[in-house]
Amino acid sequence: MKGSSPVGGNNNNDYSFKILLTGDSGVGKSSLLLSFISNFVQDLPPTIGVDFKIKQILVGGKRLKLTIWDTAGQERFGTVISSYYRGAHGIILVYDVTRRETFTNLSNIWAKEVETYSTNPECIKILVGNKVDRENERAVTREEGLALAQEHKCLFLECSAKTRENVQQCFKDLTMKMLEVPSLLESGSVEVKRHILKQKQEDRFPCSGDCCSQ
Ligand SMILES: Nc1nc2c(ncn2[C@@H]2O[C@H](COP(=O)(O)OP(=O)(O)OP(=O)(O)O)[C@@H](O)[C@H]2O)c(=O)[nH]1
Ligand SMILES: [Mg+2]
Repeated sequence: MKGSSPVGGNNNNDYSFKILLTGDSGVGKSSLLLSFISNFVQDLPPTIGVDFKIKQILVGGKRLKLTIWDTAGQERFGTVISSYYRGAHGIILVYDVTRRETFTNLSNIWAKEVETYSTNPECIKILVGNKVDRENERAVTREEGLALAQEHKCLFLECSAKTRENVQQCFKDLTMKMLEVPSLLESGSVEVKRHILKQKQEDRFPCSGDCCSQ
C-alpha cells in the first residue's frame, strides 16, 4: 500500500475523517483525487492495489484532516475490500458521464458493495458524474444522475477532474454534510481519539508508584 501526506504531520485538527472513492475502472477516481490534492492533472495508469492521500482543509470553521482512499475498479479481493470500507465516514461513488455502463454498475455493483461492507450506517455518500468536459460524448443525463442519487440517498454533483470543475465542491459538500452528523463527529473527533489512545496507554503501562501517590 502506498500513501502520502503533502501537508506534513500537523496535529491541530478538530476532526479526522476517512473518505473513499469507489466505481468502475477508468471513471476517474484517481484523477479526482489528484485534482483535489494538487493543482496538477495528468493522465494516470490504472490503480494497482490501494493508495491513500491526506489533505487538511478548513470547512465550516473546523480543521479537518481527510484521509482519502483510492483503489482499483478492477481486480480486488475480499479482505482488501472489507478493510477498505471499514470505518469510512464518507464515500464518493464515481461514474463516467460518457460511459453508460459505469452508471448502471453503480446500482448493480458499487452501491451493493457499499451496503455490504460499510461499517458506518450514517456515513455520507456522494454520487459524482465525472468527465463533464466531454459534453458532446455525454451518455448519462444530469437528471438521471440526480434521480439515482435520490434513490440511494446520496448527494449529487457532476464534475471534471480534468478541468477541475466542481472538484473542490465535491469534497466541500461531502464534508459539510459529515459535520452535521453527531455519530460521525464523535468517531472522527481527534480529541476523542487522543483520549482513547491515552487511556489505552495508561491501561498498558499503569503507573507503578511514587509519581501518582501525592
Ligand atoms: N476528459 C477527461 N478525462 C478524464 C477525467 N478524469 C479522468 N480522465 C481520464 O480517464 C482515464 C482514467 O482515469 P483514472 O483516474 O485512472 O480512473 P480510475 O477510476 O482511477 O481507474 P482505476 O484505477 O482503473 O479504477 C485517464 O486517462 C484520465 O486521464 C475527466 O474529468 N475528463
Ligand atoms: Mg485509479
